Amino acid sequence: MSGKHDNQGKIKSYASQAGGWGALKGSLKHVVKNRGITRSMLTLLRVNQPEGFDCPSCAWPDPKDASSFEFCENGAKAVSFEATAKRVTPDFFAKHTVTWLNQQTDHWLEDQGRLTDPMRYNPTTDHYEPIAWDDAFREIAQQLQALDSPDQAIFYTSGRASNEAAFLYQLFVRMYGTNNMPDCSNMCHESSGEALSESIGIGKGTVRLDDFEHADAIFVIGQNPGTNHPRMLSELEKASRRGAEIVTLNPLRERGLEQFTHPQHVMPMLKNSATSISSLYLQVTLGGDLAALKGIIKHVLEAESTYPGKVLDHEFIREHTAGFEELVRDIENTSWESIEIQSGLSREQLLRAADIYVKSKRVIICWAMGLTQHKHAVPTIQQVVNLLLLRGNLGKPGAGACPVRGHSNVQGDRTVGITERPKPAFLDKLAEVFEFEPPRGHGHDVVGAIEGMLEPADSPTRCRFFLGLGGNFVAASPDTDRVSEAMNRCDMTVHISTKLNRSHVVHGKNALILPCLGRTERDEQASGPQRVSVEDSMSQVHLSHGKNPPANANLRSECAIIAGLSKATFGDRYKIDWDALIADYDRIRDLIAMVLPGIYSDFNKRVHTPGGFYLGNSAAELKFETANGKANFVAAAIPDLTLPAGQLRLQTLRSHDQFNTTVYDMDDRYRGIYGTRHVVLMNAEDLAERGLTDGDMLNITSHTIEEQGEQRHVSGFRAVTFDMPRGCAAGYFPELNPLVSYKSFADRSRTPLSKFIPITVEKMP
Ligand SMILES: Nc1nc2c(c(=O)[nH]1)N[C@H]1C(S)=C(S)[C@@H](COP(=O)(O)OP(=O)(O)OC[C@H]3O[C@@H](n4cnc5c(=O)[nH]c(N)nc54)[C@H](O)[C@@H]3O)O[C@H]1N2
Ligand SMILES: Nc1nc2c(c(=O)[nH]1)N[C@H]1C(S)=C(S)[C@@H](COP(=O)(O)OP(=O)(O)OC[C@H]3O[C@@H](n4cnc5c(=O)[nH]c(N)nc54)[C@H](O)[C@@H]3O)O[C@H]1N2
Ligand SMILES: [Mo]
Repeated sequence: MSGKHDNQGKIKSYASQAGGWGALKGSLKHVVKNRGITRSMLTLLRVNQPEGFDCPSCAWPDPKDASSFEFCENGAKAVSFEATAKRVTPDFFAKHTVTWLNQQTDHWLEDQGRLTDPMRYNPTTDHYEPIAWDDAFREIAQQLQALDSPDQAIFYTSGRASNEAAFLYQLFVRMYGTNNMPDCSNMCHESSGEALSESIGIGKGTVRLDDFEHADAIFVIGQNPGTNHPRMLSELEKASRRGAEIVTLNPLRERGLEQFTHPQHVMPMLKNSATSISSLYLQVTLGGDLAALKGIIKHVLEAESTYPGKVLDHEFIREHTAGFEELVRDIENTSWESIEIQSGLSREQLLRAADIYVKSKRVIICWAMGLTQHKHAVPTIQQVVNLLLLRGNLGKPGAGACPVRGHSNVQGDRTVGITERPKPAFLDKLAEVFEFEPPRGHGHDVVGAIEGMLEPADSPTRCRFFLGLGGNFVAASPDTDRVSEAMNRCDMTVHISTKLNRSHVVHGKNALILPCLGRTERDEQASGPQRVSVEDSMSQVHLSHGKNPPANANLRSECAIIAGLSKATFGDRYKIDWDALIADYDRIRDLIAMVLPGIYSDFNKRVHTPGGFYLGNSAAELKFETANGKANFVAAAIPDLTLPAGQLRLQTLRSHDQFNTTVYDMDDRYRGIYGTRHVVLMNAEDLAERGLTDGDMLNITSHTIEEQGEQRHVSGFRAVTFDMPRGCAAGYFPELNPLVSYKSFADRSRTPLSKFIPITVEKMP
């Protein structure tokens, strides 16, 4: 790939607070740009309302008082981008060859508007051409039947799919005969699930929204809520105003974690006054959190030695945990020197964090991609849990673990069965309810899928078919060039999508686009308008009810598309009336309740109550579904992350104007970057040491540890000085994905290392 470079842009520092007038202006701009102001405002007023639709942006829970419309700039962008008046019609595809489309930027592709009709690639003309729905389903079914084994097919899911669509999808895939179900979670919070399952017996966060009102301290580690979870800032603002301490660990100075004005609160807006958010901001080095957390724990244990019985919650530790002695021994054997070198923070700085932790009765720790996308992500997140357990910060109001999820229903998709490693009990239930034998072996995750597609041409296990339920696999995955090659080698690639993206124009020998309804749109079926359900980051499940007219009459719902594929693939092999399920989604929810009776009993009844219902969390009730029935302290050594001389640690992150691979615009307001995404942020001294200055255009080379000597290159990235520790660098995803090797991934969770790419930079000749 891919696309032309944008222009060189403008860099100026952002003096204002996060939120405030900037946020209001930012959202209005997108509303106006995408469609008429009245229709967009009407759409916006229905976000997260009892009879409205769930915001398709992030997974932060809705406000408790569902009658108040909570304003969020980036939610507004997501909504107006989906509700755009622009259309990608068969005429559009007749005008442009796919080769030409692939030369356009990601921003340009998505900005063309909503897909309107099913399309099939014609290799002789190099154009996508319209195809009837039934013909599309038949072609796909034939391709699936032609494979030597179901394990030659990959079925990807992005976390925007509803519970109903995701449940039908995994049923379709398992009836077909494979567990090859990679999902965006593999690249996202997989490390959190892995770590939490071992530590506390459940892969989800333990806190609820209310808890933010009771916490005395909130730690925000490796997360940028000002851009990615803007509604979380109102919780942090409220907490800060009532005197709770907010501790941030982040290499970058992120505006939203420093100062915030709620764009819906009139007085502070008029006075232009901001609330300061973080009381302690520690600029840890990239990947240094395992060391930093061990340092905080070391201080806590030292305080306990000085004031025995006063610091730790001994009763909690005795009653509910295992592994305490091993942890103490490990921490005692860890030197301050290694903690300081590997975290980039001094013993004194870490003492300030430990002080806040110890004097707070109730502590919440939040984290996101800054922790999960590292080689040692799993043991790092386990140190988060260790720290919480030391003072019993679990199972009481105002305390707990809070992995802040990304996609609006990524957590729900997992709950209803989207995973390449299904639990035997779940498969047993599927077998019982649907009377078939689901495949038992583990399938491919994202890295495994890439490996599978890249196997030698004659390998019997090579993957030859790719279907994506949403998402943008080519641009979101690591190693863009290799993934492009992997997709090109497939016999068929199929995408169920709302918008045109890179994965449609980097395709297999045969390729289809199946356009679907978005979350904001009316989903009319035989029994009337349908609602779907989603689960937020805090295990609250509620209905989403689209009200906008569909972008085109020929669109189908995700559920209907999966049913169509199933009918074409299986005929009457299974005793399922797919049409009846689509006629009334309550019937799909009844099936979910049968397969997951523990948490989803009475699904239809409970989900129709305003605000939905809470799925519960065993660890929050101090029931630990671990092998030993306890919450486990897990000790881990600090890795030496020192790179060869001259190399920097590059992280790839999100700008303020994007949702993952969807680039709304070219600005990153809070970081003061305007009109360009081709930048690399660096410390001023690192630039000077290389004889470079701010504004220089750079070539970037990545070096992987896994493949000695192997290099990857991108060029034309503008150097920007930014407040961050030495030896670190940052730039945007997906532009920098060609630098991420698919062979570099986290231990155990296999999450690509998007936040730790060893690079060298040089001035372009
Ligand atoms: N508007 C908008 N909202 C979104 C998204 C979006 O793209 N746009 N994406 C959604 C998705 S899928 C997700 S997963 C979430 C992502 O939400 P975030 O995790 O907030 O996303 P990133 O932009 O990847 O930001 C990572 C943050 O971690 C910091 N960081 C990086 N490495 C380290 C490290 O080693 N240690 C520490 N302590 N910090 C580090 C970075 O400086 C940055 O502030 O947001 C969701 N919400
Ligand atoms: N280098 C680097 N890479 C990363 C990351 C990083 O931080 N750095 N982050 C990773 C993370 S956390 C994630 S979650 C993944 C995201 O990976 P994905 O989820 O695969 O990517 P998105 O960009 O969210 O997908 C956008 C596309 O989804 C489609 N879409 C939007 N709404 C709908 C809908 O309602 N239904 C359907 N069927 N389709 C829809 C549109 O066609 C749109 O083009 O990327 C990962 N990749
Ligand atoms: Mo994510």
